[in-house]
Amino acid sequence: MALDKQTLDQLALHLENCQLECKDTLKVTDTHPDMDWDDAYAIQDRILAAKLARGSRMAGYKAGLTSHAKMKQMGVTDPVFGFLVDDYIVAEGAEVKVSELIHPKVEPEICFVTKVELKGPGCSIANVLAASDIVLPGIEVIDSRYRDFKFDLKSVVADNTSASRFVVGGRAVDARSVDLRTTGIVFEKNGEVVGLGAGAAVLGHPAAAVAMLVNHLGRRGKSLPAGSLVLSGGITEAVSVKAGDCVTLRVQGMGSVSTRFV
Ligand code: 0L1
Ligand code: MG
Repeated sequence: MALDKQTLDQLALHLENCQLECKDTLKVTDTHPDMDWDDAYAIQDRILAAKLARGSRMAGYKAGLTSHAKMKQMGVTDPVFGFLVDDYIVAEGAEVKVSELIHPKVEPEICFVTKVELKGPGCSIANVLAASDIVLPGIEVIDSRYRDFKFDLKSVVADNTSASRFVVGGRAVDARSVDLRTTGIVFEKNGEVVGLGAGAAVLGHPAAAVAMLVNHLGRRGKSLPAGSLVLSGGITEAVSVKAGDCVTLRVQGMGSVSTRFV
């Protein structure tokens, strides 16, 4: 690790304050260019610890930057991983308050719920499908704490991969009963189509993103517990939203999920 404990504590506090106070900041590597991957995930871990200490509950994990569309949009090359807590859950059909966010964007995703523990290294798509219970549509609301979404990968990891809200819903189906590579999605904002795609946009198969998450956790001595919810990553580019917008994700064979921004 390149940063000392005090610096990691300060950076975690600063980034979480930006989230809680809805204010943006410059990316961490502007002031700490030597920050390494372990530092970045250590900052993320500290943000999670602070939330849990205040009473938040773990709600799952997310993979980010998993599609070529999204990687191209953000000018990066590798996926990243973050956590979800219960504060981020938005009930299906419920409203998201933009006053609690900085500059939200939405992403259409496939959400997995597992039924047995998964451990890496060596986790594959097959292991993920064997361990999964259901899959269902999910809309992730991302809200980078970095000004104008300008960041590099390590800074994004420190900022918990821009996680802020998510809504899952529609029709849950058995993860093994569908070919998620060819499952089509239509993403709409205010009734207009803003994104079209299929599951294969996410690393060839959305379960590949979950396998990468499990292998990432394994490298850090952790596993993915049974019953975990995982957002596998945006199938299309992220779309900006503002108060008044209504977003719907339709997934082939899984119905639709919507949320409204107020
Ligand atoms: O979930 C995501 O793909 C977002 C990852 C973080 C980068 C961003 O804020 O766009
Ligand atoms: Mg996402």
